[in-house]
Amino acid sequence: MAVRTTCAYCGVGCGILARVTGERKVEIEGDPDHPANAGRLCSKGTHLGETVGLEGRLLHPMIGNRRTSWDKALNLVAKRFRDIIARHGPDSVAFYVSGQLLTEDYYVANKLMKGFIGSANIDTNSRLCMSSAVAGHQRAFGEDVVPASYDDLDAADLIVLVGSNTAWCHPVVYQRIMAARAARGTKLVVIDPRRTETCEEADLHLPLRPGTDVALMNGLLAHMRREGLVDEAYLSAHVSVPDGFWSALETDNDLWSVARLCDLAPADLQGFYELFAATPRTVTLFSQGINQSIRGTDQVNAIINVHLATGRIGKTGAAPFSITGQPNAMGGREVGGLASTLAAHRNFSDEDIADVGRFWAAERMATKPGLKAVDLFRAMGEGRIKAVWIMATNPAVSLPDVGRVREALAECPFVVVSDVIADTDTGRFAHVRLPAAAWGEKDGTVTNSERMISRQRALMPLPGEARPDWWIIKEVARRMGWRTAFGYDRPAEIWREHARLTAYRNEGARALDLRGKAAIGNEAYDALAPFQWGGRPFADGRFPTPDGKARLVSVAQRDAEASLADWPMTLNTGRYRDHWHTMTRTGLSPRLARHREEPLVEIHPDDAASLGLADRALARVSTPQGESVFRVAHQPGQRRGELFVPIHWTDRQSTGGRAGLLPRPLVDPHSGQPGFKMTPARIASVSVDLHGFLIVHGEVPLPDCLWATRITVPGGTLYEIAGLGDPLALDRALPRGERVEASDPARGTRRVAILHEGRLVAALFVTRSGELPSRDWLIGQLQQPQGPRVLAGRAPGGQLERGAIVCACFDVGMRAIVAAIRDEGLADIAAIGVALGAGTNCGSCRPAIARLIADERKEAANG
Ligand SMILES: Nc1nc2c(c(=O)[nH]1)N[C@H]1C(S)=C(S)[C@@H](COP(=O)(O)OP(=O)(O)OC[C@H]3O[C@@H](n4cnc5c(=O)[nH]c(N)nc54)[C@H](O)[C@@H]3O)O[C@H]1N2
Ligand SMILES: Nc1nc2c(c(=O)[nH]1)N[C@H]1C(S)=C(S)[C@@H](COP(=O)(O)OP(=O)(O)OC[C@H]3O[C@@H](n4cnc5c(=O)[nH]c(N)nc54)[C@H](O)[C@@H]3O)O[C@H]1N2
Ligand code: SF4
Ligand SMILES: [Mo]
Repeated sequence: MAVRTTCAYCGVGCGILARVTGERKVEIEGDPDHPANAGRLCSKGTHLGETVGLEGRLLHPMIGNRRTSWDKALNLVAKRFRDIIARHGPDSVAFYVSGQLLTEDYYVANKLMKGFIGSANIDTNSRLCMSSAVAGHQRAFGEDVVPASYDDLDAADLIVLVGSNTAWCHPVVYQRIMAARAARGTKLVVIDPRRTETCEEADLHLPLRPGTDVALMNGLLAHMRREGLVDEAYLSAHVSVPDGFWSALETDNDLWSVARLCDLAPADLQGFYELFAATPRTVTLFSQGINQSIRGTDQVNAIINVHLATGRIGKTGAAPFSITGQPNAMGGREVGGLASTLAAHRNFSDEDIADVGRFWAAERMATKPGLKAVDLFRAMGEGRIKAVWIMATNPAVSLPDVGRVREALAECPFVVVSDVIADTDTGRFAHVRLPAAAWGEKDGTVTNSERMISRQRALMPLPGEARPDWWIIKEVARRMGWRTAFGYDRPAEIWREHARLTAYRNEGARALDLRGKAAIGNEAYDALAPFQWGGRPFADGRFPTPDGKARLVSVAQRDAEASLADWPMTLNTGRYRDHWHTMTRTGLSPRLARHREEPLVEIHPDDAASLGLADRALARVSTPQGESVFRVAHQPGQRRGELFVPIHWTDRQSTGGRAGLLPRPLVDPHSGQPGFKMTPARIASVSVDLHGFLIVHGEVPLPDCLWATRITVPGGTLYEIAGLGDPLALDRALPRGERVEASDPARGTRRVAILHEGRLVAALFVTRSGELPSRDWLIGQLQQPQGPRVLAGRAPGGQLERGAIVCACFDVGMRAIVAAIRDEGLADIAAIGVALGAGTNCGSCRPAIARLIADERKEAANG
């Protein structure tokens, strides 16, 4: 029987039908009845089944590297926190939590810290993700409410994607946009310095200079005003406009000044402004290109200003839409998981503190906001945070300037990490590691980007001694002395308390009000169908501010400071289609791994030429904070002067590619969100004199050389390696066994195969100047009977490398697609689907196929 649950990954919040087909075996299908996805899933959701095995799982509580009992671990955590609080006060401890916790987990953690420990030092990775959107909503609307739904995308006539690589990061929303476009001709504009795959089907791409979104939006609003398209009636009834707002907007917001500042062709900018002016039903969807900036909150308000001033809000198909990243970023906001908010969309006003304190029968209510993520780890580095409990996030990878973060963690007297994975970069700093229940085992609720609350349901029994996060937290709370306040036995009890709190003394003051679901029984909770709170927010033009009006906020473009004298490039960081964050789970899937096998630094070919950086060479990217090596990828879609690197690689995955070392720990003054997208940087080539790869059945530690990266492949692990010196030194990485080898001193080539009972268990191929054979064929030989002939590296007759995987569902590589376009003359996505299957399942690769077709067309025209 299929269980209805929700995807583990992004904030689209797709419904899934999961069938357990064996021990830790799950079949995944999109849930046709879930309103968020109507049966669609992207490549990550589709391949969730490959990530539910027990490889790498943390299955027992650990103190240091010793296995221990739950009782000992929990007592130790409770005692150390109690002792440190007694000696140094409640503000000497902290929790750092995550939008990947379920609402019930999050609620309990927040209640423990803010109501009982008596500090607000609980912050979340959502600080790095959407805190600028939260601050922007609060400034404009008085409450953090996302005033849009996915069906607005179906109804809009124009969709503007700002700083969002929707095709990769919210693929099912992207498909929904594509469907609306096919059905109704919805116009699509993408505003992003990079030409991402999201631009592939767009009517217009504006590759603006990074950090100039305020200028672009203010210019748009000035244009609307000049055209007489500001909705004066809406403004006077529903919006308060600060003094001087319009006069400030009059300076430097003519088309030419804005185009120069944003480094855009004036005609393109004008085209966008005119399209916007002509299309009242507009959704402006934004994510990290807007939020992750030291001006993020202003950027958010610049977008909302345009929508408020033109009355494009609270109406079908018209809204500003902050799309969330993590599966439960929104749930975290609802329970007050940020250090700057209280539970149930309350703030740190005297009244809210008193209300929440009374509701909880709090022993010691926090009375002021706590430390925000970046400040929290800085305080830890300065010795002011003496105990930290990290849950469901990997800050040693994902914070800015992780070099300093790691120093802080190493110095912190007591570090607790709750995770599902045994070996994470953050876990290596833990004194105590607690095994949490993973997706497919845990039970509770999540809220997606459009305020839709859905159940995640357990599919499988808890493995080993893993326990749900809510259980772990309440056990510590009880052992700290608060037995009744944390007497929960099941998530449903926590849900009811949370829902009641949203209704408590809320006579229409706050939009978040779950009273309708506050009294549901355990069975009704188990059967809870997805539901959206808030309906169509602000449809009546009333906003949750004291005077009921929304606010325009005066925001001015500031100098972006993207480069400094010695750091001439601007570094941008972000995501790949088939990886999720620090890869603890997507890294387990052989199919997802092959889309991008190594961490690349993307650079415009002209910049690369002037810096002497060949495609696929290695280069060191440095910033004032740190440096890391990446593989160079020439990318004509990059702006000149800018670099892009992915955020996913960790110590576990590679020796280089460490994006977190590079960004500055500078934050937005309103939200505390770091500016991950713009760091002054430089890049220089790194010379190596040998390169190669290693394939093993199972896995071995990362080979000790300048460049080593690993990915999971069917039956084992593939390591790409490069370095300096003696190829023989790499033999140390090989497992033991019967060995066959060959070498060609002229090319500096060395090939070694390790057999066990005649079957291939490892193959190492390195060379100074020669060619390397197909990884694919060798991967296919793992565990197969083989002899010395395996050193040829290919089947008799040979076989080409597939090239980068485009379609993860049908395992179709770039070469096959290009060949189909060239040799068989296939000219559209549908024809390629018929011939190769590519793009016909989850559809995540359709933009990539479209690009290959366009590239081939261009090449044919030129050639
Ligand atoms: N495949 C995949 N999907 C994911 C995730 C994942 O790890 N992998 N993570 C999830 C999470 S938590 C999040 S937060 C979302 C993030 O989703 P997105 O925000 O779509 O992803 P990013 O790649 O971080 O950045 C988006 C774009 O912002 C652009 N940008 C950079 N600077 C600027 C600027 O100054 N102005 C403008 N307008 N744009 C700029 C970047 O070039 C980039 O293409 O994705 C979610 N979905
Ligand atoms: N340079 C740069 N840095 C960034 C970003 C960027 O664009 N550029 N983006 C930022 C953003 S938007 C985000 S959201 C963060 C994400 O960064 P992180 O939150 O650090 O990344 P994850 O890999 O998702 O970490 C989640 C951890 O929780 C574990 N886990 C999974 N499920 C559970 C569970 O149910 N319980 C427990 N206890 N653990 C679990 C996973 O194994 C993993 O170790 O990165 C931020 N950092
Ligand atoms: S779009 Fe993909 S990753 Fe996001 S929830 Fe849906 S299936 Fe999961
Ligand atoms: Mo995020």
